[in-house]
This record gives sequence, structure tokens and C-alpha cells, in this order.
Amino acid sequence: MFSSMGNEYISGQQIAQELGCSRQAIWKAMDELRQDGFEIEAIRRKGYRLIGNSDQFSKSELLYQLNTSHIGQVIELYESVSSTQIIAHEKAKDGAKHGTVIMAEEQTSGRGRMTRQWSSPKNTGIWMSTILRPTIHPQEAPPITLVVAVAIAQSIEELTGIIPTIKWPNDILVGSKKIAGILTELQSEMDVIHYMIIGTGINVNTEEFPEELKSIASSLLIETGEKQSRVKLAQLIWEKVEKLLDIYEKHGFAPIKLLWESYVQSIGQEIQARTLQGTYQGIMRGITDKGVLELELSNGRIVPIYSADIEI
Ligand code: BT5
Repeated sequence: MFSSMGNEYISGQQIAQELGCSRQAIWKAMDELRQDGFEIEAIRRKGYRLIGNSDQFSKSELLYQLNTSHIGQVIELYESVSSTQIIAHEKAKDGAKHGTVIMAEEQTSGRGRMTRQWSSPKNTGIWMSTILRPTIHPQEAPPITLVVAVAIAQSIEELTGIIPTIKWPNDILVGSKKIAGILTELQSEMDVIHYMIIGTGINVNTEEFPEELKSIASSLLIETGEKQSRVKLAQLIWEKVEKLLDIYEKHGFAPIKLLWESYVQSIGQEIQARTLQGTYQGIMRGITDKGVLELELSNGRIVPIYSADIEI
């Protein structure tokens, strides 16, 4: 209806005709949009005009022209939560559908891997947890983090023109600074996945970071000098995750690996991998078709790394 902000007024009658509903229904919808935070001017005999988009997420905006079958089709929006991961686990246990997304404007205890914290200030980022019920074996779950990383990198590139880099396994960087992180959690038995929760934190319109993050974190606003649409970015990510997951389920990781490699800079470089078993130094040779990182030590031995923090 209002695909972009402009100076034009659109009459209630015209909108009603185009949508095939009553003017009463249009009046009600305008009211709902205002409650969602949109500024809509209404002038007699001229019609309606969109003055400003809200800084808040709204379900109607998130669902408008969303081109997916499952991901993002059910959205639960919260103003402030401790962590969207916690809510997503509860909803998944209650039977939430594949593709349900839990989003919050703010997280008071956002979490990273291994009980680290994730800074999630109000109205600035995309803090969301997506419930997936993929039809794969639990052993095939780890590459899904990489699938999501590719989807986020592609979406950032499409929205802003910036080409981000992926740092294995779960970081998206611009330059040397982290712009997004992924936290994958899995509820499974020996040979069946009950559900996966994919937590994604993306710094979109963050203007300033807390002191301890200033040297390691950045946002799309800082990198482009412009405010970016959180809604458009969320939609792009859902569309790309759905598409890439489908490819992964049908054809395995090999086709996604090619895309993944196009966003990775450290292949062939000396890196340090801190794992729970110890720290390894060597040349990053790449990843396997199962998403496992291969590190070549100075004696030529290749060590498979399943989970680690990487220093480049
Ligand atoms: C991650 O962990 O990068 C996963 C982050 C996942 C966050 C999402 S938000 C929605 C969902 N709900 C949650 O509660 N979590 C998920 P890790 O690789 O462990 O990185 C954590 C480290 O990144 C911290 O120790 C900080 O050094 C740094 N960090 C914290 N907040 C950051 C931010 N906003 N931007 C960039 N770096 C940050």
C-alpha cells in the first residue's frame, strides 16, 4: 500500500478499491498501523500519507511482501526479554512450528557461546531466535551455523553493498570488527533432531558500543554512515536461510561450501584455534564437506577442529 514514503496522499477510497475491502476496514488498518508506530497523516478529501516509519519492529511490516513458506511466517515480538533463546526453547517444547521466529527490541541477558554475553541494546539490532525442525540427522546439524552465516553475509551485501567476511564458525565481520554472531543450540536424541534454535544477533543501527566492545564490534550504521532497515534485513535473511537450508537438505553442504568460501578470507593464512582441548597454531586449509575446519600444523599434520575461537 505505502511501498515508500513520499509526498503523495492516497485516498481511502482508492486503497479500498485496490484491496477490495471497505473504507471502514482501511480506517481500522490505519489505526492499527499507527499503534505499530507508523506516523500516518489523514487529511479530509485528500486521503492518507505516510510521514515516518517506526523505529520499532511491527509484525505487519515484517510480514509485508515476505517471500518465504515457513521462516518468519510466525513471529513473536517482544519489547524486552532476558534472551530470545530462552523463549524459543520454551516455545519449541510447546510445539512451535518450523520457522517460528522470536524477536525482541532489547535483551537484558543476551548470550553468546559458552556463557559469554551478547550486548543487545534497544531498537538498534536484530536479536532473534529461529526455531527449525530440519529433516536431517543430528550429525548433519553443525554446518547449519555455516549455512546461516552465508545467508547473513549475502543479506548484508544485498542491503548495503558492503561485502562482509565470515570467521569460522559463527562470526560475521566487516573489516576486523564483528557485526553479527550466531548461536546454534540443538535438542536431539541419538538419531533424531527435536528442534534447533538459531540465535542471531546483528548490529544494525548501533551508534556506539560499550567501552569493552569498541575495538572489536561495529554496526551497519557505523560502516555505511546511514541508518539501515532492520525489517528489510530480517526479511532478506529469512528468505536466504530458507533457500539455503533447502539446498543443504537436498544436496548436502558441498554447494553451500562454495558460497561460504567466497566470504572467508583466512584460508591459507596462519591462525590460532583455541579449543576446549588446547590451542593450536597452523595454516587454515579450509573446511570439509561436514563444515569441520582443517588446520595444518607446522609438521604438516592436519588437525580437524570441530569447535573453537579463531585468532587471525
Ligand atoms: C556469538 O557468540 O557471537 C553468538 C551471539 C548470538 C546472539 C543472539 S541475539 C539473539 C539470540 N538470543 C541470545 O541470547 N543470543 C542470540 P560468541 O562467538 O561467543 O561471541 C560473544 C562475544 O562477542 C562476547 O564475548 C563479546 O566479546 C562479543 N560481543 C558481545 N556483544 C557483541 C555485539 N553486540 N557485537 C559484537 N560483538 C559482541
